[in-house]
Amino acid sequence: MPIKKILTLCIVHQGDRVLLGMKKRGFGEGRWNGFGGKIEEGEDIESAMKRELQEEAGIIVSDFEKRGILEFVYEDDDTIMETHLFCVKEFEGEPVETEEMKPQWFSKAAVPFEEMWPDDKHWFPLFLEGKCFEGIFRFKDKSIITDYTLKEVDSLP
Ligand code: 6U4
Repeated sequence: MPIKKILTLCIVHQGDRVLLGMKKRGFGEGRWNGFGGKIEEGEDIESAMKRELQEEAGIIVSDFEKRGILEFVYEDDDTIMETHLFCVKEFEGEPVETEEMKPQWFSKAAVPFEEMWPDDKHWFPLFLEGKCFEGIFRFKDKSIITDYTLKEVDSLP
């Protein structure tokens, strides 16, 4: 039986710009992505999202919305990553490079999909339009999507 792990993923979106980070180590190394990671024992999902953004980009969340739940399933891995996606609208501080991530602002037209997880090009347009969504993406070799589902929802748990 696969084990489900709960993770967070957080993208700052303000007007025409989004903040992504180049993952410098660990899972997803070499790809641009939002900031996030596993929730710790006893921690709720929103607290984990805020902690990860502070640890990985040095900024403090002041206004956010939950926008998605995405399950990532990797053929060669027994874990299902149940990833809770957030849009951060306001924050305090300035993004800084950390041991894990190198942050950079991108305009909406220049989001670097070719250097991101392959699922991102499917759900990012919904994210940018302010929609909420749920999906499941199955991967082969961590780079090929073998099948997926994605649907807009009115609200999220
Ligand atoms: P630590 O605990 O830092 O050693 P690490 O191996 O670096 O763990 P972690 O905790 O940063 O991994 O979590 C992986 C991050 O990657 C989470 O924010 C979820 C995200 N992620 C995983 N698969 C993804 C995918 N297919 N598409 C995507 N984000 C994904 O956009």
